Amino acid sequence: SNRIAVVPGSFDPPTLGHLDVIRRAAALYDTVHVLVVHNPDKQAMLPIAQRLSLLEQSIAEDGVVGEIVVASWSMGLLVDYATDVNAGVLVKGIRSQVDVAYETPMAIVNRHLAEIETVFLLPDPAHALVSSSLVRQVAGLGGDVAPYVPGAVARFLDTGSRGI
Ligand code: COD
Repeated sequence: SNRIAVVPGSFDPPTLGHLDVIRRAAALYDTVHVLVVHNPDKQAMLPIAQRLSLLEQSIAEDGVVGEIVVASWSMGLLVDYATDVNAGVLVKGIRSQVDVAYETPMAIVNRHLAEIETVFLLPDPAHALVSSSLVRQVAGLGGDVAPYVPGAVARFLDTGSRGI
């Protein structure tokens, strides 16, 4: 079951950093579930359905090779989804020590809960400073987010900001 991985996130919106992690996970595992998880700690910009659509378009346009499933989860523990789809691994992207500190306790709890391992992947340093919150801020102030997000996301945010 370790050939099936889940890449969870808020993906609000998907960024080039997310895509980098998805691409690396797809190269390591037979099946990758990209899972949009509702994070109650964060004020959302995009509805879940919009994030799913942007992820699907971004993954298709990027030409990620492998079996990718895009899904959402708001029914409880992340590990319950992983167990349901027979995944043995959660994949998280690590930008800095801040991410390590945030992810480590969750990884230990998830292992206790369901014997699911967490694998940390390092992104291309070119994307290491990109975050969804940065993109939300730049987009909200009318700036160009194209350097930080997949084309599908840039087109969507650009169109949205002009009110079309
Ligand atoms: N480079 C590399 N990795 C990146 C980048 C980047 N530029 N940007 C983001 N990432 C990584 C993040 O570190 C994270 O691993 C992933 O991509 C998703 O990022 P976000 O910002 O979209 O998502 P988050 O940080 O809001 O995470 C939401 C989760 C749902 C994944 C998280 O809250 C979680 O695991 N919750 C568990 C819920 C649960 O079951 N709790 C009980 C036991 S812990």
